[in-house]
Amino acid sequence: MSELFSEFSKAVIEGNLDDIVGLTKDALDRGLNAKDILDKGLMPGMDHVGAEFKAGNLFVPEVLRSARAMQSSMSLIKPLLAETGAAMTGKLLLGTVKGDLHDIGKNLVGMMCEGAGFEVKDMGKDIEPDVFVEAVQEFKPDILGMSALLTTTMRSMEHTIKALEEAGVRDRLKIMIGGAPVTQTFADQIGADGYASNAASAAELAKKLMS
Ligand code: B1M
Repeated sequence: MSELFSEFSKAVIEGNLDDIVGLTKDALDRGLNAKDILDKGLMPGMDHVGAEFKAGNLFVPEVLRSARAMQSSMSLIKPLLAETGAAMTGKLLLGTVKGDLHDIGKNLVGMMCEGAGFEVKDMGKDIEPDVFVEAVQEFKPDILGMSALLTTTMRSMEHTIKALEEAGVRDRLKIMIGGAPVTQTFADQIGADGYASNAASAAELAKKLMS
């Protein structure tokens, strides 16, 4: 059995879309538990990809390929996870802040967090503080993740945190931020709960913020 889970991990690491879809269908037909496929096959594979990316041994296109492979398997097992009521790691609401159209890094963060077992709602880019607030009230995430790539849009993270405070929902969730110009010092200044410098660290941080 552990060999089968290793095949899932391998297909994620190699970003092998064809293999992973066949593997998932076969495993489900044979009655394998969807949560086991996620926990013992897909997530360890994505953990490995994250570690290699962090170490500089893998690059963005390879990580994207792995994330796509993981997502195609996830799309088959997700309905079953929901049916069995299997708990995800947590709920993450994600978006690039107002005025900022850069979303490649943010998308990568979302994929890595999905790989870490989070239910991710990606709001896209150029998201106004008030729109973040509405989404927080509706989706009720455990974590709000904000991305900014411009020095001119970083401040919108602070405005969003203020808007969450004014709406009385700031204390209901953790806030994680990132993007090239963002630093830990900036995160501390604006009252975010955490900062991550890359997508793999973001997934690790998100798990830490849940505990
Ligand atoms: Co823009 N751009 N851009 N751009 N662009 C930068 C960011 C810039 C550094 C280029 C430069 O001048 N050298 C510069 C910013 C300067 C500054 O403010 N410090 C810049 C500029 C000036 C601009 C425009 C103003 C240019 C113009 O029009 N005059 C304009 C602004 C548009 C706007 O947003 N309003 C603009 C436009 C664009 C494009 C639309 C053409 C395109 C974006 C396409 C897209 O995203 N769909 C673009 C691109 C591609 C870039 C560069 C070349 C690449 C960014 C990228 O995708 N990197 C960038 C220069 C560079 O970085 N070399 C540049 C790859 C990505 C995987 O990395 O986004 O850093 P990154 O994400 C990382 C981490 O930062 C972190 O994890 C990710 C993965 O490891 N991370 C998080 C990101 N978000 C996170 C959230 C987290 C945690 C970690 O928690 C929630």
